[in-house]
Formats: sequence, C-alpha cells, structure tokens
Amino acid sequence: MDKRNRLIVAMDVTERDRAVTIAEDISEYVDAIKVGYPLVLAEGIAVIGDLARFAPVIADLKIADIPNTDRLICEQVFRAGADAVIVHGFTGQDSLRACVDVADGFGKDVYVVAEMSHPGGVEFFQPVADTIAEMALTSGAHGIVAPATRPERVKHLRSIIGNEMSIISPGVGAQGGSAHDVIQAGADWVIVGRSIYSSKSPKDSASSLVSEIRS
Ligand code: OMP
Repeated sequence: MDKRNRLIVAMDVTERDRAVTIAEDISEYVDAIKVGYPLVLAEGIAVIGDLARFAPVIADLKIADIPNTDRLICEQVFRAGADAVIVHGFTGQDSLRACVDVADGFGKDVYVVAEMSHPGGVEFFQPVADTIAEMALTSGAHGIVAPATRPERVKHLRSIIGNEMSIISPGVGAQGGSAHDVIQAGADWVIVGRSIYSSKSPKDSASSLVSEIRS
C-alpha cells in the first residue's frame, strides 16, 4: 500500500453505484479503500473487485473463527480481489496463523485488530491489546488496527510492534479522533468513513484530511 496520502476510506455505504462514484471521485486522495459487511452484504463480494479498480481494497470482515473456516474465508476474499484482510486476534495463534498463511500464499496482507476505537473498546480489548499486538508481531501479520480515539494507545502499541509493522487507525472525525494527532502518535494510515462518504463533497473532505495529515 502506497504511503502517499496516509488515508484509507471506510466505504460503509450500502449501494454499489454510490461506492463506485465516491471511489472514483476521491481515488487521488486515498491509498486504499476499506470494504466491510455493510457493502459486501448489500451488494455481494464482487463489489471488492469493482472498487479495486480505483485503489487497493482492504476487506474488513474482522475474521474470527476456527483456523479452517478462517482459511476458507480468506481464500474467498483474496480471490475476489482484496489486497488485505482485517482479522481478530482473540481467537488465538492458530486462527491468526491460518489467515497469515493464506495471505502469504496470495502475496497479500493481514491486519490484526489490537484495540478497538469505540468507548466499549476499553472494556475487553484494552486489557489484552498488548498480548494481541505481540501475537500479531510473532505470527507474521503485516500490521495492526489501533484506535485514533486514543493516540496514547497507538504510541504504546507502536512501542510493542516496532517499526517494521504498519498501524492503520480508525476513529478520526465522527468518533472524535484527530488525523494529525494519531499520525504523530505513530499510525501509518488513518481510516475515515462517515466524515468522507457522508459529507457534501467527499472529494473536498478527503483532500482536507490529506492536508491535515501532511501538516
Ligand atoms: P467512521 O467512524 O465512519 O469514520 O468509520 C470507521 C471505520 O473503521 C468503520 O468501518 C469501522 O467499522 C472501522 N473500525 C472502527 O471504527 N474501529 C475499530 O476499532 C476498528 C475498525 C476497523 O477494523 O476498521
């Protein structure tokens, strides 16, 4: 994934045509498009290929099952054209390794959710975030997902995983986080959904986020 803009759009709209229009409009400002359940359930997995024409696609299915099922899911996602998947780590080493093995076979990436960005993320996730980040590191995952709503946690998680792995960070804008602060704390990319796709001009919003990140 290119680090030109350090911005990933979370395309949580539920119509394929709207997603394609927005993707086309903002492609020069984003390094990847994150596609999750809202759009895949509404339009089918082929939407990943439709959007991959504009930027690399991260399939955010937060995969969390036994190793065999995880393997089958990852294969479908990569065959559909995704460049990366987001998986959960709390299912354990074997499940995570199954995802990393499939990704390696396709030459693709795995991001592991280390700590979630919403207020409830401090209840169960935060106490185990260090362990999940360590597991992501030892399992050969490409990066972790860490909360832009808590830049100090991003800084801390960065100290665990070192500089070889990437951090993608959601929670900017609608959830209250600042793109500037979390990039300064050590995130490589920010993930932004509603502040782009629900805005009057997704292009202007993406462009001003990129300016903020560059500042
Ligand atoms: P907005 O809050 O609309 O900017 O969207 C944030 C996007 O990041 C959504 O697609 C969420 O599902 C996703 N996300 C979080 O908000 N918090 C997390 O802890 C993890 C994710 C994620 O894995 O992408």
